[in-house]
Amino acid sequence: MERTLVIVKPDGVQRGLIGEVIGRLERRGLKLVGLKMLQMSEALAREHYRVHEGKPFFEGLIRYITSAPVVVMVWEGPQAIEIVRRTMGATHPAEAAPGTLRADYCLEVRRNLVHGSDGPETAATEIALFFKPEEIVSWQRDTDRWILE
Ligand code: D4T
Repeated sequence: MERTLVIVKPDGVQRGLIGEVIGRLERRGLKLVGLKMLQMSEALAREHYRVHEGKPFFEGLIRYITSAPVVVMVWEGPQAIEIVRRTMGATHPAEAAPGTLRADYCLEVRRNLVHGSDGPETAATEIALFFKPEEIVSWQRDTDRWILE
């Protein structure tokens, strides 16, 4: 089983799309194991987007992600990282495949609605940045046998 961090970014919260993001991932069959709402501090945002430091879009990205509350989640499932990224669609909404969240709800990369971890190491680091171990809930889902072989 893999776990991945998903963030409904400030535009998603402001536009009333938290439920849409959660619904898509729930209906896909992934299991929610962590959830919280918070407004990112500048320090937390800089840490989360550390790999982009120095890039031309970095300061704007920090202003955007700290500008309003976000919803941070941990989702679990086989190949959860890849499945979440494909459900979100490409970073640039114009390149996002039809039917993905970013194709259905976004126009610009600077307002691209959601974040999903891009690999196992990143996922582990990002989950640890936002969640204490005791905030992750390992639970048995009664429908699992109808979703997972
Ligand atoms: P996140 O990390 O937000 O899920 O986005 P992605 O994983 O899909 O894409 P990314 O790390 O390459 O970009 C992080 C973040 O920066 C914004 N961005 C990105 C931007 O404003 N301008 C750009 O040119 C790029 C590449 C959008 C997402």
